[in-house]
Amino acid sequence: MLRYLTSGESHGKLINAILEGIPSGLELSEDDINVDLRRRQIGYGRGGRMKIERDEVEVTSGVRFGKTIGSPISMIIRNRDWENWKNEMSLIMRSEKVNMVTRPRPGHADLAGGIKYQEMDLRNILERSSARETACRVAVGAAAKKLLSEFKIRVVSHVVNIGGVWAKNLPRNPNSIFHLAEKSELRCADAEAQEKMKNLINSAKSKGDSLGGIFEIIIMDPPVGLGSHAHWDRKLDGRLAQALMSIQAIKGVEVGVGFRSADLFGSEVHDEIYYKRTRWDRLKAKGGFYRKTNNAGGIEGGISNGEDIIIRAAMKPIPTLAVPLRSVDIVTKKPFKASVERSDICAVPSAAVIGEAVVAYEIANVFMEKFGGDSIEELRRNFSGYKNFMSKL
Ligand code: EPS
Repeated sequence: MLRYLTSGESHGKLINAILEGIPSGLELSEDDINVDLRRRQIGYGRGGRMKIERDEVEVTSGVRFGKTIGSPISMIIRNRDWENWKNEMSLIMRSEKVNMVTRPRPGHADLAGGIKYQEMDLRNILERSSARETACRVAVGAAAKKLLSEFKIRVVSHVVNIGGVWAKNLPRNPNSIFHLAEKSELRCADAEAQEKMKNLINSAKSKGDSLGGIFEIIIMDPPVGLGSHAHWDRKLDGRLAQALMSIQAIKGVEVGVGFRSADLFGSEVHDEIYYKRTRWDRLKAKGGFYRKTNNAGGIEGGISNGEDIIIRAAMKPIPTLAVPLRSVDIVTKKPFKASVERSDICAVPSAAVIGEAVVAYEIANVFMEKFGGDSIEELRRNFSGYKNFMSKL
């Protein structure tokens, strides 16, 4: 129902996204998008590039007088750093001053991409594999969040682990977690853990090293029935996992208790079912059924079960290091040790905001599949009919 494309190179003129399928009549402003673009750029541990870029979107189609009109929404984000890269990224011809990048960095797409695309200048690979592209996904996700907010569905994130330091003292309520995370320099809702994480980042920085971590995405108040058990490519957990795995540097995803469920008995894992006739959730398209635990992370059989959807993603440490790693020059075939480059030390808080975006897009997509509609009014009517049905359960 929804689809999007992104394009643009990290040091090219601009990056952009086209989002298709958003119904007409949704209020959408550049400010709605800029809030999330800003959230993606902050976080303790980001490097020099973020001091140059101040991402702001320009919406060039699909919106008129503050509302979507059902046509593709095109969003442009200019790269400020382009001013410094006009020669390297020229569309026309290579000047003599521009050197080839022939030294692949371990952990990047450089070598595999260079071989696959038969490019001896690895800049032709690294420009696109860069996480700069994720700004576009955040713009798309912001529009998806706006659509979901019409139906009181929220997508929030927080960081639970950096370099092995875990957030422990977390409030139970996702709203409180979100408020604490929003105020934290590392999107971490446990202030004590955050201090330890910051110390670890400082120590990684002084050693020229980098760190990864784990973030959690919570989808608050989804209706029952998003996704489907009926076919592999309609399963909600599969779709969310693919969305998260597609973010640069993500190496693992788990839903609910995830990998820990392998250590437990079935009786410890499965969430028992309860029913309360007067439960207020019946009006939120959840019916009177509920759970006291949520180990499934809100998804059973590839379908949302009405509990909050909880999904975590693990990010590997940033592969551009000041500490030299061994590699081989693709032209001379001689070994070298990578030279020091500008880089982030840790970008897990940014990855969490990107995670919100890709998840929000996917949830908006399955929401549109289930409830359909070319206008917000039509979508609202369809959802209302479903809520009506749920309130009788
Ligand atoms: C990135 C390397 C760094 C990051 C960049 C992603 O950029 P540069 O090579 O220009 O120093 O800052 O992230 C962004 C530009 C961004 O907007 O998040 C990489 O190699 O993936």
